[in-house]
Amino acid sequence: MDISFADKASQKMILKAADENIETVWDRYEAQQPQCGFGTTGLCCRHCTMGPCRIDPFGEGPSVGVCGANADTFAARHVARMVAGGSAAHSDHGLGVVETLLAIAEDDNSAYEIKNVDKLYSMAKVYDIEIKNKEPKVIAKELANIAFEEFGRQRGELILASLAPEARQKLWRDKGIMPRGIYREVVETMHRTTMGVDADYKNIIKHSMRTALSDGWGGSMLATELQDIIFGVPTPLKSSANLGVLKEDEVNILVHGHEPTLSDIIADLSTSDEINKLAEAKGAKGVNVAGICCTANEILMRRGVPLAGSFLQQELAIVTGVADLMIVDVQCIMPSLKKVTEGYHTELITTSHHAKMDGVKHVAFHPEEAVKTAKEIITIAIDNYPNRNKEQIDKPDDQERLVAGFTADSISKFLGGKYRSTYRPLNDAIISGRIRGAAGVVGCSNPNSDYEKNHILMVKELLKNDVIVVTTGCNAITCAKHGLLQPEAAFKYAGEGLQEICRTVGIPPVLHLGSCVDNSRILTVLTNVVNEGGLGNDISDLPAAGAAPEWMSEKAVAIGMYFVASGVYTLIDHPLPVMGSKKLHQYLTEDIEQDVGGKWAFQEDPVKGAHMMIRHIDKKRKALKLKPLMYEQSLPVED
Ligand code: SF4
Ligand code: MSK
Repeated sequence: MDISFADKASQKMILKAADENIETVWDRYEAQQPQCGFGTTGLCCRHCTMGPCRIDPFGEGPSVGVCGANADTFAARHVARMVAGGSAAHSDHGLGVVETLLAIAEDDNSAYEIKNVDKLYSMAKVYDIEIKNKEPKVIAKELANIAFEEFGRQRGELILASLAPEARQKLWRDKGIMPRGIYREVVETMHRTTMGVDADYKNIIKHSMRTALSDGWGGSMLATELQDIIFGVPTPLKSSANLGVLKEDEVNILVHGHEPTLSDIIADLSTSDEINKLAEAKGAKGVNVAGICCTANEILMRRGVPLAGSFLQQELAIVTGVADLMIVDVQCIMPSLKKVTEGYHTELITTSHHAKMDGVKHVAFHPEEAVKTAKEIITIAIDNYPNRNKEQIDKPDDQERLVAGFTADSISKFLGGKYRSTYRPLNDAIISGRIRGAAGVVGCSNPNSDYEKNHILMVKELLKNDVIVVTTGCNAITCAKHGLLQPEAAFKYAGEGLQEICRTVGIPPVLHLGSCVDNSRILTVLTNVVNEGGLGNDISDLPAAGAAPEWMSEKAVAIGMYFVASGVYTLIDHPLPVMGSKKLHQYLTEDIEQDVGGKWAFQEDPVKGAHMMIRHIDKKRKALKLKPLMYEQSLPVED
């Protein structure tokens, strides 16, 4: 693996881990080589015990499984189950947020409150809940109960899907993919893909789009919108990123996973006098909370808590020798953490009943006891501070400043000026050719790519070509570590047109919109741009594209599929596991566009990938008959 593109702190910690004989994700990745070609290309199936079956891609062995299923069925079922897994993960997160909202409404002693009443009112409006003469808690209870129905609705349409542009809703109805309840769609995917049910690859993918839509416009959107009610709507704020945010003279608590419910309380309590005194009694100057993965993004967005690192840095944060405690909630948590923490003084604690690890301390989190649990965990961290092994401490100082906390609302406030929030200036900047288009670059980091190379090269290439970038998840953390979330980054990396916009409104050229579930904010931004007018009637008309240049999770497949089904050209580096099926590959990367206006693209070279996205943006500009670019940019004729 080439680590020369990686941030300096990671480079140092990868070498330190090797020196100390600590096995990391890159070592385990190497140990898995060569990885199974049948799995990579979608040509294995173990959906029943007549199998496992595999199909020979070279046509010399069997061309069907024992039941007669062919390569197209194998691969389509595989993708559909990935979509179901990812949708379930996001949506179960969303369900937890609904439960917290209900608890706030019913429990006067709840540690949580309704932080943003305006957002509560706007969500009540979406669900047709009368707000006149009602206390916020009464509205919150009605909202939580209707939100529960979004999960279990067997008939009709997901209500949140009514927020999509009219033309998109019509297309979903015409194509039979308007989502119903989230649980219904996920269950139906699991049914259709079991042995001897759906054997038509297009029909399987059609339903996987419906499932993914129930995530993007349902489970994920509920998670985002209700978290905004409970924890506050993010507003742009400053913070910093990378392992340098850990402090040698303070107790360091790392919060890792995806759900902010407990971490928000820990971050809040960590600065209290009571906690400071406890820390001082152990010789520390205070308690420092920093985040990993999307829990990090959640509490960065609303509290400015610094980002310690991305998915691939979860082990490296422990290798610094100054991580006194890491708590993990759900998703993207490597089971290897147990072994890595055993090599250092770090306490590892699981907190969700959904995600335990054999042999690892579990402190069960119940929202009604949030403060008690948070205090217990902080105290464990403080008590562990004196146990640091001085010989193991070698903390990198590297960190970068960042601006984060953008939302669909704050984009319009920034761009619309002081007195009126509107998307008009953004639309006009695109129409006039000052900005070429917009790209959402999101998602994981993966040891199968040179660490961070794809993220950084792709984003820089887009900026250079006057494409404004919105980001979430681990791409956002990577961009932050490389200084791309600073307003000055526009002058270093953006084309002239984009620079002008960033200078005028004082924003970075890459806008951090939050965590994985906050990809729903990108759907809202795209819808607002359509509704503002002048750029077509549907999301698929927009000069916009999406990418996940180092994807690894099933959640990334769910996100990609709901963007495609919402009309977005969506590029990933390594292909979906479909290369063993020519028909499915052709459908996902070409023909699906005729059905839903979006399509998948696979390109491992990040600069070529950026060019493919830009060509798509240019195609849409041409179709809309927009003006030529204000500052002419040309791409290589062919990559
Ligand atoms: Fe084999 Fe068909 Fe069973 Fe899959 S479902 S394991 S292809 S027999
Ligand atoms: S944390 S899903 S590695 S973005 Fe959301 Fe990062 Fe991907 Fe996990």
